[in-house]
Amino acid sequence: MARFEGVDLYNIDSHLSEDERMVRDLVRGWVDDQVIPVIEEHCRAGTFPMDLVPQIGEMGLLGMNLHGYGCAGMSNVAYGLACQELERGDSGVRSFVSVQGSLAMFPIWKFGSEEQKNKYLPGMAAARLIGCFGLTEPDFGSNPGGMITKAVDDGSHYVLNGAKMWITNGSIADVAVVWAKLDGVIRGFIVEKDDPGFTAPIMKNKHSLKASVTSELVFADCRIPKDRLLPEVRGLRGPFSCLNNARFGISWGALGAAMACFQSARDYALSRIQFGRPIASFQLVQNKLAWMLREITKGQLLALHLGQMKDAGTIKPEQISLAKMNNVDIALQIARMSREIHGANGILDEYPIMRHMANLESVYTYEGTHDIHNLILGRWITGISSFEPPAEPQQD
Ligand code: TGC
Ligand code: FAD
Repeated sequence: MARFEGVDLYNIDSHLSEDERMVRDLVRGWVDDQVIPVIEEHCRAGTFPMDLVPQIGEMGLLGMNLHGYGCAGMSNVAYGLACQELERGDSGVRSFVSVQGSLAMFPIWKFGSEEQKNKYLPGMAAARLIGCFGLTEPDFGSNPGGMITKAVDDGSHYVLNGAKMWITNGSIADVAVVWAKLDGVIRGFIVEKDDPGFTAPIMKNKHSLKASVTSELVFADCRIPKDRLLPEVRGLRGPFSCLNNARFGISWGALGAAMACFQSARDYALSRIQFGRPIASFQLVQNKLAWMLREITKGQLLALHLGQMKDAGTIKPEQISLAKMNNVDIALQIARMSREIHGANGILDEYPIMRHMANLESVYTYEGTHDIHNLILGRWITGISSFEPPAEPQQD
């Protein structure tokens, strides 16, 4: 199989440090050698490639932009580049790394006690412990503030009741970071897989992210020791801070899926002969390829600048929303355009296109839907929140 050489019209490489290029190249080679040869089989079977997990840990990709506790302490740009390469393989592999690092390790690292950090983070960085993040509920997706999962203090333990849905890594997780209301305030709890009253049934029959584990988390009088409460955060600020990190990774990851579709379209167009010529010679096909390259390049500049702002500590949630929304949107459009260039062959799993396209439908929806990010930007532009009910008219 031909090695992936990158898409870099604007010489983005020259803005990367040696360490960042090294991480990118390491993950790039690993995806070519270990992920791409097996991923279609996993997708067909609806299985996650668990045997790759130790290798992901060995490469230092889990919690890689966190410092201490066995984490690699790399830059956010390096994390973004790793997400890009992983998602060039499959969104499910990038999802695994996003959830572990940004959604399960980050809240323990940021809001946990010293004991919690020492207990969980080194094992999670080394892939000995797998984590998941439970925010979404069956009736509360875009509006997690309405969640009904609750915790009650019974003196020696917290007792959790409720259910989470659509949880990546849920059934394979050793540790779940779960958001629930305690005395009406959203708090973070660490639930371990063997805690009494906790189950994580797998969700089946997905047409998207088939090579990823998606689960329910069910709490039926689930009793956890009191030292499993994350002490340092209250309210939605907790889960949303984690989402900032994961959405950041997605804005890079989606470009990887787009690059895979672009590369496949270019190669196919050069080799497919119609009317006695390669279809790459037709202006309409070149127009599509040029559009793909244009949008990937704009997305790369957006992601790089976002990463540099995150490394400088100046990043704002609205900037992340714009990048997540834009880069997933263009990746999905590029996947559809690439399928068109492949003609009927584009529907076969000999090519990665339909797998990326179907995956991107989930990516468009999770971590805040496309429209929720539009509305976050709308709130920033106008100062008016569309999420709050309008104020009652004043009585004279
Ligand atoms: P709102 O009033 O805006 O905020 C409530 C409190 O949170 C603070 N806050 C943030 N803090 C840090 N970072 C952010 N991005 C923040 N956004 C808001 C805010 O300052 C406030 O703090 P405080 O202290 O004043 O209370 O909250 P709202 O209820 O109006 O929510 C607005 C909305 C719709 C934007 C929000 O609910 C939202 O983002 N909804 C989308 C939900 C979502 O993204 N769910 C993702 C679930 S996880 C997932 O999908 C994983 S997929 C994993 C994979 O496989 O890769
Ligand atoms: P809804 O919130 O019901 O939205 C349905 C539609 O209504 C959308 O188009 C939405 O944009 C629109 N809408 C909603 N509110 C508004 C509004 N105010 N204005 C305009 N339009 C609106 N969650 C986790 O907690 N952890 C995970 O690990 C996780 N992994 C996931 C993995 C997969 C494969 C998928 C598909 C989802 C995952 N999720 C996870 C859940 C994901 O975050 C939610 O699906 C997402 O937040 C949207 O919620 P919903 O599906 O309930 O849609």
